[in-house]
Amino acid sequence: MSIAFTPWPRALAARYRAAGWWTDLPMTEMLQRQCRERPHAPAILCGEREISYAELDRQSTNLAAWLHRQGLRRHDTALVQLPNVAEFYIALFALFKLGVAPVNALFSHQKLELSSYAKQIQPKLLIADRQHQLFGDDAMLDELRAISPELNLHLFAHDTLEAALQNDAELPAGAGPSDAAEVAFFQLSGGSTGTPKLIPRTHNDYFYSVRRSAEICALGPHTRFLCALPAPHNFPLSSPGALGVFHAGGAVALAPSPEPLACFELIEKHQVNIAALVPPAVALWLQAAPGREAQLQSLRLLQVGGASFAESMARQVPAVLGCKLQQVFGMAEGLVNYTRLDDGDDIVFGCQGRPMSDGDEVKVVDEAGHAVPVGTPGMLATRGPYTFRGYYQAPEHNARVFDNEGFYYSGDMVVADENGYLRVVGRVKDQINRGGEKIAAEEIEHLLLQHPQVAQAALVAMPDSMLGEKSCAFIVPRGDGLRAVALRRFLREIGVADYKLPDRFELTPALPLTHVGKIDKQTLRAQLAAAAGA
Ligand code: OOB
Repeated sequence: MSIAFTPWPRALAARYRAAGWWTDLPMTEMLQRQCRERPHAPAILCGEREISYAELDRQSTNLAAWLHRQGLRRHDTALVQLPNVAEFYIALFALFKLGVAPVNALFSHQKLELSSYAKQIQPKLLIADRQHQLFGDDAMLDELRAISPELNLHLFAHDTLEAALQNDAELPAGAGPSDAAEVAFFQLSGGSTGTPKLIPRTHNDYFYSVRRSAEICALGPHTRFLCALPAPHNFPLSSPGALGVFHAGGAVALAPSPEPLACFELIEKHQVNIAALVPPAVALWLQAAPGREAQLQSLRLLQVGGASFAESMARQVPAVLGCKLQQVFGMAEGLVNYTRLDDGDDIVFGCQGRPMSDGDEVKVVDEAGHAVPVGTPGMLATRGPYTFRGYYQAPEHNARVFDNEGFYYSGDMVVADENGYLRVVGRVKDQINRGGEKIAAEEIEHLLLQHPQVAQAALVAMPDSMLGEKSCAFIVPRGDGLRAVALRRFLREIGVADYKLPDRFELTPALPLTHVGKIDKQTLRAQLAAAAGA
């Protein structure tokens, strides 16, 4: 059975096809095309390895054939957790070739996140890394098997994965990608709810966003892209990201992290001309660049997105890093906005771009759902040829974040200008954006409330000069003697990713309430801002 997802209405789907946005081709097409046109050109630069398109194709076919022999079939699902290594893309194409839809967890994810994803998709396959702290032994594997009884296949990097890549084999007739209108994989939502939500992305919608992004960013065979953000994230994967580069026939150089000195070396070594970063990483690059300009000579374009980027810092990019800036405001759910390569300085430095596609429909609305005038802040709502129509198996949440026309409310407050350029000015969703890493307040509050000595918990953002925002947990304790260290240890033991651990705990006898009796987070944020200013 194919994987369930909320489809686009027929009339819109017909329009997306007629416009040429949906081509009914699976994403494996990009790899086949490059194998014909430039088989020996480098696709991936990883450590000392240079992997050509032909090699990417060969190894991904080998892996797909191996998985098929083990019984994996079209419409099965997989849980994948790999760091920034070539195997991430090889596995992704292998799964596309088989029609198996993966959730690609971030390497920073821990037991809680992986368990939640496994619960939702019931994977038959796990691909993970023995060097990840969770997979040093088989305890986590056993735990995942208990969650997903059909999980009877696993491959570990630095172990069994490499062997499966190297044994030459062919895919049997009948095996092949899922239909382009079906789910290709699941993207991860930044989230604002108790459990991390999954976003089904089809070949048709995702491939279109990749092609259009590559066009806007003028990618081609000359492109050398530095992937220094976590490879599965929507930004470095598709905006235009690694898939945009493969579509265009360029090469992706992998960095383990955005740490500037290592990245500068890679830029020089591989003559990188485009890189994508979140704002805190840009701050580090700006600090490290003076005196190292020679290493950065090849860099033409720096894309910045994922969190709000101060105009004062944006203005430093060309002068200090010697390249053009592009602002990117996107979301794993779909809509991606770009400043264009030929936009003037005021646009590039002063806003977060405009939608990439003529098919993107954007509304900026007030609380009542009425459109606000140009220049006025409002909530962003959108639908289009690559914006999803529903989270996976989450009807109640979907009813809250979509209106009856199928517009998705991203939870961002934006101001649009007369040309459709957007400025992100705030957020209505209950989320903390910690330098691009998203934390759903409710998820952490629910975990804290499991502690016997926590009576009430509220997680709010506090301003931070480096990350933009950090998280502060206000706790009303039950009884005496509760300490922040105990709460932090408690969360660690549950197995929540480190970036979600509150940066600060404030124990307080009571929380302020709104007139309807909800916790008044605005007052809590104001308290933190006042304390920071004092
Ligand atoms: C990207 O995707 P997600 O899913 O991790 O996060 C989406 C949210 C947006 O709704 C917005 O709240 C925030 O991240 N955001 C920005 C921003 N870009 C994203 N806030 C202010 N300024 C920006 N430039 O973060 C993402 C996906 C594709 C491309 C780029 C970023």
